[in-house]
Amino acid sequence: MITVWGRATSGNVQMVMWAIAELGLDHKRLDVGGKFGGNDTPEYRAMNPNGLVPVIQDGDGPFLWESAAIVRYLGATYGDEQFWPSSPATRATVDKWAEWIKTTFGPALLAGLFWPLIGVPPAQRDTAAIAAATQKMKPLASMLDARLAEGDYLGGNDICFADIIVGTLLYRYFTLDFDRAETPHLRAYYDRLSERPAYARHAMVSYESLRAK
Ligand SMILES: N[C@@H](CCC(=O)N[C@@H](CS)C(=O)NCC(=O)O)C(=O)O
Repeated sequence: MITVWGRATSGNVQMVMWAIAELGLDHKRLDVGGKFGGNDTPEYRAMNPNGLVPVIQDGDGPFLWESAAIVRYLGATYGDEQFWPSSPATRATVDKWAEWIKTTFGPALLAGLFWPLIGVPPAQRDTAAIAAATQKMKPLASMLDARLAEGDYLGGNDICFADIIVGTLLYRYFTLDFDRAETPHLRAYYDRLSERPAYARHAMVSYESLRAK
């Protein structure tokens, strides 16, 4: 049994929950963080000194945090050859995109657009900064679009751990109100993910409760 600490509206929790669902793992999730609180207690910080969600524990194993590290742990432990390629070179070829989403595309989307649009009331928005972030997003989306022209998923014909790390944010990317680059392959990839029950259930989670009025 895997225990997950983290609210369902957190993109990083969504990533972990989607991986657990794709792998069909027995689990329970506890609502922690955001309006639920509970992540700033000494007990919680003993599990994750950052006081952030998600945290997981697999059985009586160690407490794990950092969503992408958790997905890699789940892939290495429970994934088949498609989900978690055993060849280091094959794995790194998809993992570089997972790392890039976390370090490059994700921050550009979340810090540049998602929080400035969702976390700030319309009258208080920095429209110049949002316009600049919109332009900055376009070449990044085009870069991912070109990669996804190569196949249905990052690792070929079916999903792998890197698709989970890359794909989770796409719900926010495609539903947020801003001017996106023309990216037919990225859009087709997102549509393909949306047809997966595990993605629809765990990654396509409304963020309306996070919207500043
Ligand atoms: N790099 C970390 C980031 C974790 C993080 O920023 N979590 C946010 C939610 S997405 C959080 O805990 N925010 C405080 C809260 O929900 O109370 C990861 O990928 O897991």
